[in-house]
Amino acid sequence: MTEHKVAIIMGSQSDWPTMEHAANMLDDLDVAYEARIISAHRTPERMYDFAKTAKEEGFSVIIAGAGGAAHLPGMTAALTPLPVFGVPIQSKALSGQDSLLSIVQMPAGIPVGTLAIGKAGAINAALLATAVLAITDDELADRLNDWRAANTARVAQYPSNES
Ligand code: RP5
Repeated sequence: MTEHKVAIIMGSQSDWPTMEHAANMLDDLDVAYEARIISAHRTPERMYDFAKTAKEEGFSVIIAGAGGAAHLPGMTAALTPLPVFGVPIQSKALSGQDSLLSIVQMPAGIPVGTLAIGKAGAINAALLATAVLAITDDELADRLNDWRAANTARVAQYPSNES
């Protein structure tokens, strides 16, 4: 099994209830991760230091959640060769449309793989990060396949009146 670790970074403590869903998914898939608060605006030096050393720290993929004028994923991607997946946080003012457009509209040359706004995006970022790592890890690929099969099995064929 290859050694790999996912970084989950977010702009604020207030992003954690969303980004926790990424952490929970990685827990379910037995993928190692570290979660950190790194703000592109309020802690730019922390962002720079993290992004410049993330690869040598042993991270393989970065999941970055941010809301509003959400610069964290793009700025991090500009400073590291690692793949960065961005999660737009559902902001109060614009329901995350601001976060989504800030993250998704990267100029050509610095890619950020952008997921859906909020919880679904956080979960899918974890699944996508796992799929990347599973390319070189057969055991992890098996766990991801098992999770996907269980996800399929959870879908009933007919609707029920029970909630
Ligand atoms: C962004 O500002 C964070 O990612 C967060 O989504 C948003 C609001 O932050 P707080 O004011 O809640 O700390 O940088």
